[in-house]
Amino acid sequence: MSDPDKKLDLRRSELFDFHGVSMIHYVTDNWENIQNFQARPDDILIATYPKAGTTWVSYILDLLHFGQTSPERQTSIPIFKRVPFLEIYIPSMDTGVDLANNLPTSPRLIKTHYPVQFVPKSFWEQNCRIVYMARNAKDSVVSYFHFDHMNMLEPDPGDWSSYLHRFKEGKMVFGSWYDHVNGWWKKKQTYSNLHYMFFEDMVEDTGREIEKLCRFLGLSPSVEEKKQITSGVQFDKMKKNNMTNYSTVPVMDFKMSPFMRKGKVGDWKNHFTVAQSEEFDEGYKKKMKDPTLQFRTVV
Ligand code: PPS
Repeated sequence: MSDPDKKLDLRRSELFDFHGVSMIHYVTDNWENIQNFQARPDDILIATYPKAGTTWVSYILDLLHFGQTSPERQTSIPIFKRVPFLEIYIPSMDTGVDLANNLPTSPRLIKTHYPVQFVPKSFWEQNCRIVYMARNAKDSVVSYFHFDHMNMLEPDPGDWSSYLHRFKEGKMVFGSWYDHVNGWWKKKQTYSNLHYMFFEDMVEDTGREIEKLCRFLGLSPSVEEKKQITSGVQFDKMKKNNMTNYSTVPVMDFKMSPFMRKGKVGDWKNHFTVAQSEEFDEGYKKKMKDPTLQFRTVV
């Protein structure tokens, strides 16, 4: 359990190479315990590269599973406690592993940003359901840039142009966006209990994507319930909801940026210059060789 008497020691971290991936110590310090995590067959892992809409999917899954049976969860437990972040390890706070181990729910919903090769082996052995959400690279880097300003544990983001350069090089916490989305996409070819979805599809038609999620999860909520969930998880509602907007997290500085910032497809156009966009697209073409994995940067 967290110790309320201990003061939080908030320090921006440095990137370092960890088994070939850029990481920070807050997500590697508990490595042994994470790797030895004992998944259960009904656990559901929500996996994403940062800023792909993890919180959105987490909230949807929580509502689908527990919205009817334990409505009090929705008003009393913040989403990051209902869906623990497996690899997080911040001194004097609950670790992700402890939070996950202490979850009273069944199924347990667990979040990770790890690239596919870092996922604890018990998830594969138990054939757990995994939901992977991906978001186009340009909106991901913009969202990540703002997040790195407001999250006091992240490495200092510096200016936009150097940040964009580092993103292209894969020098971000959790490594290269390209490796992440491709690695998980490849995994889907051999591991059938993986539902790969896209942020852009969610923005385009949340109800349709919730339907697909229900089919994958083997759930059949009533029409009324689906309508309620689809409406409850819209950006403006989640932004106002203290249980989903991260306003209760001490490591985030909301004066810099809200966590629920814009929630749009195409905000990259407000950040990239024409030259930056063209150069980005050139590199993108070289790295994204698999024609079966396509992203949309507008909807
Ligand atoms: S984190 O820190 O990696 O877990 O962040 P994550 O939750 O993956 O991503 C945050 C971005 O998702 C947006 N978001 C939404 N967009 C549309 N609708 C809904 N309901 C929604 N919920 C979260 C959030 O605003 C962040 O994106 P940006 O572009 O920064 O606004």
